[in-house]
Amino acid sequence: MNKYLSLSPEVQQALADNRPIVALESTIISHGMPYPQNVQTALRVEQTIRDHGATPATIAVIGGKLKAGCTPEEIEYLGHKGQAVTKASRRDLPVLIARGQDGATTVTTTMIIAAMAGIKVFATGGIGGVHRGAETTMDISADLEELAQTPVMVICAGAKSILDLGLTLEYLETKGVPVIGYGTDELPAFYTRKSGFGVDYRIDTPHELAAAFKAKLDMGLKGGMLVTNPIPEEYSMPADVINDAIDRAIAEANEKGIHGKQTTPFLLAKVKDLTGGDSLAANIQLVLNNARLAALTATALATL
Ligand code: PSU
Ligand code: MN
Repeated sequence: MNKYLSLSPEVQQALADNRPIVALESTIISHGMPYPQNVQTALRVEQTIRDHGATPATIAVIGGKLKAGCTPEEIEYLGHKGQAVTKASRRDLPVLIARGQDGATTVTTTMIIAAMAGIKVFATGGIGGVHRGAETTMDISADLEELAQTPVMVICAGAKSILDLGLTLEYLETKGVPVIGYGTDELPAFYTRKSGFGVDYRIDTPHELAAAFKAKLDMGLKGGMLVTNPIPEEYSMPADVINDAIDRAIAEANEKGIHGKQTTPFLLAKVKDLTGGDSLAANIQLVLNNARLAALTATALATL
């Protein structure tokens, strides 16, 4: 265990007892949703994981420590500070730690810290990927490289079509990352259940998800596994409404010259504004849905 890692007592106990744990990211709290819904959602997600028999580990960098398991006070702090917290990807960790600073962890850094702690399953909303126009901007999320090298199963609702979903799948294929559809043959597009793109495999039970990931770990094949879980039908959004909002958000980002790490948070906030909060309600429900599946899968994995 490295000296920068700090486990909550609850997570430490669960690890010692080989009980199921689910990692959760903190950029979704600070940059992905507005206050106070971000904090309320983060706490509800933790409760959902407990209700399904697993221990939640919300991950963040606080005062230069890599936290696996945040207190409700720390979650409130990250949510209230919002975009003022550094969005911390892989390249940010060394300096944040040396300076004793805070950082909200993306999918990338949540995977890194989960792996350091020995946590194998992680639930979130959406992952980063290859941005539209990446053939000229080269804007490709570090999340894809992390999935290629770090042994954590990431359970998400697919990716938003702020990204080029076809190129994102090509990238994952090149990197050898299995893309699984949970109960579906089609990659879900976060707010909607369909994208027009196929996944590599359809799996219908938490037990089979766990068995596939266990096989990957046993073989020592590096990298993770991406499980895409469609938003429940009753909460999904009309595709034309969401696609129109996304097109407008991207046009505005291009006009304003938004780039680098600001791009994703800018697009997420714009889409939310343009859809008048409906997208936030959908976002909350899909995260809860992923937390449930992650708790069941972590439970199955702990018995294998
Ligand atoms: N996509 C979402 N919601 C999010 C993110 C992405 O639908 O909250 C966040 C996640 O933390 C993800 C990060 O890891 O943005 C990706 O940022 P970038 O595209 O800059 O790599
Ligand atoms: Mn980027």
